[in-house]
This record gives sequence, C-alpha cells and structure tokens, in this order.
Amino acid sequence: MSLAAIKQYEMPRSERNLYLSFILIGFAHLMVGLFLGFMQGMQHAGIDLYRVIPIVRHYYQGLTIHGVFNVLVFTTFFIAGFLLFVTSTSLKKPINLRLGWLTFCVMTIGLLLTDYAVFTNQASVLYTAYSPLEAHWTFYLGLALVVVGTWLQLLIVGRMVLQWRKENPGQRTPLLAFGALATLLMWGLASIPLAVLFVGILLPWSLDLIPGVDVLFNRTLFWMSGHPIVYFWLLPAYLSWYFMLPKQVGGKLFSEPLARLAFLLFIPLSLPVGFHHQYVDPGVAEGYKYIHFILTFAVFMPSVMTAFTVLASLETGGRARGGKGLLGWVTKLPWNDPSVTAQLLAMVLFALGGISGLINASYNMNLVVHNTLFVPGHFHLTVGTAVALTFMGIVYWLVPHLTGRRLFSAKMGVVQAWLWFIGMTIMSRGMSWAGMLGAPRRTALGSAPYFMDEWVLPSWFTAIGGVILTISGFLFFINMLASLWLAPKAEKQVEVPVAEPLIDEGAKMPAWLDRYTVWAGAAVLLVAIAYTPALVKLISDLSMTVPGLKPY
Ligand code: HEM
Ligand SMILES: [Cu+2]
Repeated sequence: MSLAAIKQYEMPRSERNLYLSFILIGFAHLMVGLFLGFMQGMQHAGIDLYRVIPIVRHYYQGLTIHGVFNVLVFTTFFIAGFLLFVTSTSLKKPINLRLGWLTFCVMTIGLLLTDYAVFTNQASVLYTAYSPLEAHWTFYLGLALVVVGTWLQLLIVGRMVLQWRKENPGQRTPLLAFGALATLLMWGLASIPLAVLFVGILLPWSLDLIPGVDVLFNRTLFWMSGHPIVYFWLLPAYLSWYFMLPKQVGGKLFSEPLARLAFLLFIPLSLPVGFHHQYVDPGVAEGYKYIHFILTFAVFMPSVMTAFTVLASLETGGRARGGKGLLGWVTKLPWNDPSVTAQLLAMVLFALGGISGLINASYNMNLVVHNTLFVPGHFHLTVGTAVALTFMGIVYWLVPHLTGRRLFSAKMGVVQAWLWFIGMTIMSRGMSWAGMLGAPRRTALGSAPYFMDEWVLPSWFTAIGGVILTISGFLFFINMLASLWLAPKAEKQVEVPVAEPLIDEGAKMPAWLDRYTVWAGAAVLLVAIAYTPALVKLISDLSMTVPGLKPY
C-alpha cells in the first residue's frame, strides 16, 4: 500500500450517517422555528396569524418554540455533527462510533422530551427559562440531556486529540481538531452552572420536590452559562471562517499562530461576563457589574483578531484570483459559490451585530436598550445571521460531501443567501429602531394596548424583513431536501475544504499555542475572581420561596 493510500481516510457509511442525523435534526427544528418567526413578525405589524394557522396556541408558546428551536436545538445539533465530523476528518480516523451514537441517543431523547413540553404548551417560558415562570419537568430534563450530550462530545474529541498527540509526538494538533476541542472545552466549563440550575433547582421544583426558588440566584446561574453559550455557537462558525473558507476562495490562512491564539483566548474570556445581562438586576453589587462590563470589552479583543485574520486570509484568495487595488480582490471572490456567499454575507452582518453588542454591553447605554426590541435586533444579526447563515453555507458543501450527491442548485443557494442578507438587514433595522423608541421585546406587540404610533413603521420593517427571510428559509429547505433525495450522484466526492497556512511553521510553532490546560486554568481563575464574592452574597441571602407561575 502506498503512503498516499494510507493517508487517505475513507469515512465509513455509519459514521457519515451519524453526522447527517445530527445535522438534519437540527435543520428540521430550524424549519419549524423560522415559520414561527414569520408569524411573530406579522403579529408585530398587527396581522394575527395565530387564529388562522393554529400550530401553536398563542404568541408566547410560538416565541418559546422559536427561541428554543433556533438557538438551542438547531445550533447544538448542527454543532455536534459538524465538530465530530471535522475532528474525524482532520485526525484521519473515525470517532468512537459507539460513543457517538450514544451521544446521539441521549441528545435525541432529551430533544423529544423538550419537543413534547413545548408543543403541548406546558413550557411556554421562553428560551431563557426564567423562574418564576415554571415549565413541565420534561422541558428541564430534556434540555439537560442535550447538555449532557455536549459533554459526551468533549469526551470523544478530547480522547481522540490526546491519542493523536501520543501517536504524533512533537507535532501540532491539526487546526480543525484543535478548534473543535477548544470549543467543546470552553463550553464544557461554561455549561456547569446551567446544569446545576436545570438539574439541581428547576427540575425538582417542577416536580414539587422543593417549594420555591430564588429568582435572582437562578438568573445568575443562567447567565453564567448564557453568555458563553454565544461563543459555543460562534466558534464553530469561526472554525469555518478561519480554517475552511480561505481554501474555498483559493487563499490561505493568513496567520496560524494568531488563529490559534484567538481560539485559546476565547476559553477564559468567554466565561466571566454574565452580569452584563443583569445590569438592571437589583441585588448584584454594582462593582461586580462593572468588572463584567470591563471583561466584556476584553472579549472583543479576540473578536477583532478574528476579523483581521479572516479578512487577510480572504484577501490572499482574492489576490490569487487576480484581484487588484484596495478592494478589487473582494469582487474576485467566488460569489457564485453559495457556501462562500452565505459565509461572506454572514460576516458583513456580524460586523454590525458586533457593534450593536457593544451598545448592549455598555453599562450606561444598556439602560436605554435593556429588554427592548433592540436586543433581538442585535442577536438576529449575530446568532440569527453570523451563525445561522454560516451553518447554512457549510451544509451547502457538507451535505453533498456526506451523501455523495450533488448540490441540487447552486444558483438557488446564492439567491437564498442574498435574500437572508437583505431580509435580515431590514428586520433587524426595524427591531433596533422600535427598541430605541422603547418598544419592549418578548411582547405580542400587535395586540398591546399601549402600542405607540412611532412603532408602526419599524414594525412594518420587522414584518417585511421577516417575510423575505421566510422566503429565504423556504428556498434553503427546498434546496436541501432536493439535494438529499433528488439530486444526481456526484461523479467525484465533494472535497472537505481545509486551508493551509500562508507560512507553515510546522513544529516550530510554540508548543503553548497547542496546549489547553493553562487557558482552562485561567478560565477557572477568572470566573472565581469575577463571581465568588457575588455568589457568596447571593447564596448567603438565598431564599428559596418563590412558587411557580404558569400564566400560559
Ligand atoms: C425567518 C426568520 C426569522 C424571523 C422572521 C424572526 C423573527 C423574530 C421575531 C419577530 C422575534 C420576536 C421578538 C420579541 O417578541 O421579542 C424573534 C425572537 C427571537 N428570535 Fe427570531 N426570527 C427569525 C430567525 C431567527 C434565527 C435564525 C434565530 C437564531 C438562530 C432566531 C432567534 C431568536 C430568538 C432567540 C428570539 C427570542 C426568543 C425569546 O425571547 O425567548 N430567530 N424572532
Ligand atoms: Cu452576553
């Protein structure tokens, strides 16, 4: 057998099916979620579709399903399939398939419990699960099992990387596996408070095993995991932008050390910032809110490093394709490739989303936009576009790669990406605008008696943007379903794009850029500094007395 033959890794069918199953379940939930988003947008403009299309009983049940499916289920299931896939591909060996399918079963059982709870209107508590709103126990247990699934992924990927290192002493972990492990490790640490909240407090409370809860303590635990979760969604998108997209545009990764450093920095910096969601919560000392405010701006640093490195990498591609001048390279990028277009447009809106995030994060400016529609205006640009549109861009090559069929229509994919971009620009503008005029979030605005005249126009922006987004989503799903079942077999398997670094430093790269322990330790230390006294105070004042409410 030649060396090349040994190096090639032919992925067995059952392994491909595992990844496909994760991805398809995620997207099936997104499909439902998007449709409910459409109904919400219309509601804001005064068009109540809930009577005509009775798939949910009311706005808040729909909003719960929209939030839970889009940001919790779709993301987590796609990420599971994607991260396991890139680990296996880049380390050139199968994952432990038994453990892989076990993970799938645990997560799917959890998902079925959650689906049951939300569809039967027994858990219309919105995706933040804020008490005293109380859900059916299947909601808390179900979501907890999904989190356990992410820990199992950490186990699978962590073991594989350790073993790879043993077999390849002195070498640096391949970038895709390196990034996958950084993501799962960060989330493994960050998800502990959420697990404590769901399993230790909310689950027994919903089973009437404890009489009441402490609302502030619960919110604090929620946001200890609730901010880092956004990096759990974003890092897999970054993984594609840094290590795959440059290859797709014919370029190279501009700087491997910088890329590695950014991933490693996200491990400690994503965690100690949860209080920036609680600026208006009484009972948390202002000094602690201030510390979290400063640390939030620290996490902007690896984000800016990412913007720089990714843009520089794309530029190498555009110039290699003949692009000249300051921006001429942009037009030379392969805009006819739906995977590329989706991800480039996702980045453009991410820039705006990031900037609106700075407004949310500022202690003083937050007071103006807190709990207004400005906040959904922000996160539909970040998770709703930077993440969701990038994941769509990835499946444009990943699903054909896994099935061995061609993508049904590349043109439809390009149109879909542009429609998403246009629709989201309009919808997010409407939301941010209404928010700045004081319109509250999480409210069936269309039927609010206090609806103000100046919210009318922005609400139409939201509704019209929502319609364009829904059409985009529809095109995406048609294309995917046709690619799964109708498209002809590809003559050649679609390649996995893996970018090479511009300068290959190989084993010369400092070893500390390939080690996690120090960064994980720094994360624990920072969390201890940023939270301990505040938590001690919350626990010493703990009063588990608030009973559950089910107004839905
Ligand atoms: C067709 C596309 C979409 C439309 C029309 C849409 C529309 C909306 C609207 C109108 C709201 C309600 C705001 C409120 O009452 O506060 C909302 C909330 C939300 N959306 Fe979307 N959205 C879409 C896609 C997405 C995507 C792709 C994601 C994330 C991946 C997402 C995540 C969320 C979340 C997390 C909430 C808040 C739920 C909550 O507060 O519990 N949306 N969306
Ligand atoms: Cu945050």
